[in-house]
Amino acid sequence: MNNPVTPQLSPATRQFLKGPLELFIDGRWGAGVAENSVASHDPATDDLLAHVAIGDGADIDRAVAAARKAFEGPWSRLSGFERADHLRRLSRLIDENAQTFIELEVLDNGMPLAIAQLTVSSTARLFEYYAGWAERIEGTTTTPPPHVLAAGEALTYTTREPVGVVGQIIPWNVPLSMAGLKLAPALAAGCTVVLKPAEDTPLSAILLARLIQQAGFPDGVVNVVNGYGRDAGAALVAHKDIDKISFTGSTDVGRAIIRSAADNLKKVSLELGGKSPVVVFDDADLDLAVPGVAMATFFLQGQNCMAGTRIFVHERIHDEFVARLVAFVGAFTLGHGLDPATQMGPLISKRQRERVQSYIASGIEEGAKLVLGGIAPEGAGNFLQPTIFTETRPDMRIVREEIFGPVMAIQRFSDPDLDVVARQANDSVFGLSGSVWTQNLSIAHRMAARIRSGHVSINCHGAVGPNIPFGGFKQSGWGREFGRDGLDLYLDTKAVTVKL
Ligand code: TXE
Repeated sequence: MNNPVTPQLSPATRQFLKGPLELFIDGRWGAGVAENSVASHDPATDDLLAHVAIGDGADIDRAVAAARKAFEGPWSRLSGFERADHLRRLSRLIDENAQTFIELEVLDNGMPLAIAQLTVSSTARLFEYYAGWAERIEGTTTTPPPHVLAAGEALTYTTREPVGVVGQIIPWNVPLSMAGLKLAPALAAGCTVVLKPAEDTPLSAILLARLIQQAGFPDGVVNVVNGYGRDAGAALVAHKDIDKISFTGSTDVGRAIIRSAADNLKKVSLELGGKSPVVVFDDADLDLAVPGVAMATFFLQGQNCMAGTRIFVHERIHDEFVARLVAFVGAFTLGHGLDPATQMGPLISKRQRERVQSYIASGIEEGAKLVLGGIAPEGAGNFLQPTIFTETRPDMRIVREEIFGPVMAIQRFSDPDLDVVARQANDSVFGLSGSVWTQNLSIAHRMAARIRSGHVSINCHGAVGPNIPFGGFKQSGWGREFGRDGLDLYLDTKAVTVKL
């Protein structure tokens, strides 16, 4: 079932991997103060890709100082139009280096080629999109009430100002997209940044930093410090001169960040875990719903915060739906992401695969029916077959906890009362995404209104884009990324009152 392939890499990617792959602080490249490095491996072959310099608290201190200097200096003197020019130049450079980014994303993360192509082009578009916002940051005007200042004799106007120096911590599941999603709005707003990529996927952020330099961003506006969460990440979150932290990752680390950021009351935005419901009504178009629900769970090997993993299927269509789903998913080709035939790549690490396998074991122990997969194929790489459970119950761990792997848990529903169905769908501490599958418009919208999630799709799943706000209800996070909401995370409002 594995599709072994010897990756054919472009000369630019081969050259990149030869290194040196270093920290980017204040416009300069170098090793960390402690001169440590981490080995990056191809999760499909276990082959060593490169050694990458990693930093710790001392490097974070240098990076924050550089970002502060750039914030108070050259970057804050630029207009929104000039910041937009920088963002557009960066967008063009991403397009020009697309092939290298695609290969690095596949090698470092394991994602299939088509997903890597999509993430690279959408990251270029995202920088363009936020270039537009940089040109449109505006305040308002009003007059103070007469009991404060005499009518007609005073004026208040507001300005939107960057929140300052921002620490951004990103995960490994879509590394370049995550870097873009954090950097583009922050830079459009006029903030400066210290970015800490995930230790499992350090590569694409280094190439991005090279292009940021090439695009002419002043030194210190963007600093990239690869490193472990417990060292570089924790130091960034605790740093007294950081004004805001933006984090995407696990809910537990999100909680720790809130506690640590409380010290100097940093602003915090968080995009955390999910366990999103997918509700398939008995009138759903199964030609659409079967592949759509399959991808809701198995996109990116299930290592996707939006993944729809709790599937509620109306009992009238349950058996037919499951049979078609098992046939569809059972035909997936697992393999190296650089092979265009691959539909599912490996998981990010052995540790992540073991974690997912322990959930599969718990599902079997707790009495769920394993109808597909569950097995890790022999040989190199962190592959795991796509796995489907039916006859699951709301109290099972595979239904309650975020697995972040290719595991789907199906339940039946029969009650015609939408409030009852919604209660089942909302029975989770998370509220990130969700989808409703039906041809009945009224049911679709009434159900979408009842699902307690930041994003609900109808007859599709997880359709996000640069202009569509994305983020969580409940324990899935604080704040919204993408769109104007994403820009607002990096802006503060100042009111100026003038007595005329
Ligand atoms: O996440 P972590 P991990 C969930 C998913 C997954 C689980 C564990 O369920 O199985 O988390 O994955 C940095 N202070 N998600 O261990 O640890 C870390 O270096 C500051 C959901 O990879 O949260 C990395 O850069 N930073 C998710 C980033 O946090 C710290 C995406 C994410 O790592 C830190 C990823 C600390 N104390 C995992 N500890 C999503 N919402 O998309 C770690 N980090």
